[in-house]
Amino acid sequence: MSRRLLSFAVLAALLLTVSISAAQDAEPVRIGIAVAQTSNVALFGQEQVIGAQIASDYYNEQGGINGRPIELVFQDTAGDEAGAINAFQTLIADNVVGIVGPTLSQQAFAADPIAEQAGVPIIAPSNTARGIPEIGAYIARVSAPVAVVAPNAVRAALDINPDIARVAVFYAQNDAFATSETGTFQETVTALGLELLPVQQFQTTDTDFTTQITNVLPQNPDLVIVSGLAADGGNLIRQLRELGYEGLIIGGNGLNTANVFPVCQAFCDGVLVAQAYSVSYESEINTIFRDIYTEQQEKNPPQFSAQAFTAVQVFVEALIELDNTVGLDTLDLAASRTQLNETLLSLEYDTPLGPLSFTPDGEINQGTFYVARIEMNDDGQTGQFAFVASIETEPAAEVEATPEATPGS
Ligand code: 1QQ
Repeated sequence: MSRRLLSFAVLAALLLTVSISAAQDAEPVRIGIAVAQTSNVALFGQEQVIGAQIASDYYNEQGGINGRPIELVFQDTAGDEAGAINAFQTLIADNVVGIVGPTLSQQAFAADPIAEQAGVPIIAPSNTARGIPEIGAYIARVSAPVAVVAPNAVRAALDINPDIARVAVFYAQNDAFATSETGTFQETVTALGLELLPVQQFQTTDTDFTTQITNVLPQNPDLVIVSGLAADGGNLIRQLRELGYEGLIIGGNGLNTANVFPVCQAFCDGVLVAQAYSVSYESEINTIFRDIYTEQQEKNPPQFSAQAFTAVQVFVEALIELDNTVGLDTLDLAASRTQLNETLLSLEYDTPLGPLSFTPDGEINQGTFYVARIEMNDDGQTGQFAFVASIETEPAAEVEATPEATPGS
């Protein structure tokens, strides 16, 4: 190398180092992650931590918020309302611009009002009960509500067995999500003209479901639908099979994790679960997310990781937009929280879940849902969600614009 070329190369390297360290020196933008890292609810929360971390690493590599790094501040909510309230209070006092969390709707109804009061934007990564965005102006979700996701599983079950006539429904009556989801399942069953057998209730802390199962098995259900969380739901499914039930089973969103596989083991096989994410969805951002996840974890990314990634992505893209239009530097913390909330509700996003936007209320607009069937491996411990159906939902405006598509016209 000539001397001139060499000094040019040295200068270039120096400039690069200076600009990288400038970005590293820039004050980070803090985003709170309040999910369950302990308790049974960590069966979901662990997947959320991974998804959020992948998003922050990825977007920091892309330059963060116009050169300012993203810093995730993790606060364990554990599995109950008090844990979520504590985590939210700690993060709000710790100067985060917004919070991704909590894990359960049951926790969201208790903790979200605190963020609302403080004017801190919340993106719910996995709160699917009816009424979450309505908690307040600062509450949005990237987790599609049970009302639009759950009915797809019932239709998929009927595709597999058109002779289904009698349906048994079990739900955890101490959990807001499970109570909301069973309402949707029961309405769907009735609307499809199927017979709803007497509804069976349990608690998310229960481990023995013999009473409820023996109440309903003599009535010969052809389909059983379970709305609970992962440990209770998994045990219920195992006991249903042990007590002789052979028909189809639908698990709700609480069964939407490979972490139930060690609970129901070989008996998880065949359970149908509706999904708001598909690993096979073809897009640039899903390919990026899937490749990073698969390389790190050596398995396919689950819905809860994809939703947590998406929640961080929404904050990042909205922060960049706010910085470009107003300038984050010109805003104090309270103003940046308020304007971040307004900005995030106004944008459209291309995410691993597909294209999405929000209603003014903070409800998610998402176009495509899926149904998967659990396929267990011979070891009885590991398995996968095999996709059996994908369902496009049309935006209301498009349905109105094509009257010729209306049945009977
Ligand atoms: C909710 C849910 C849970 C199953 C998330 C883990 O959907 O609480 O709303």
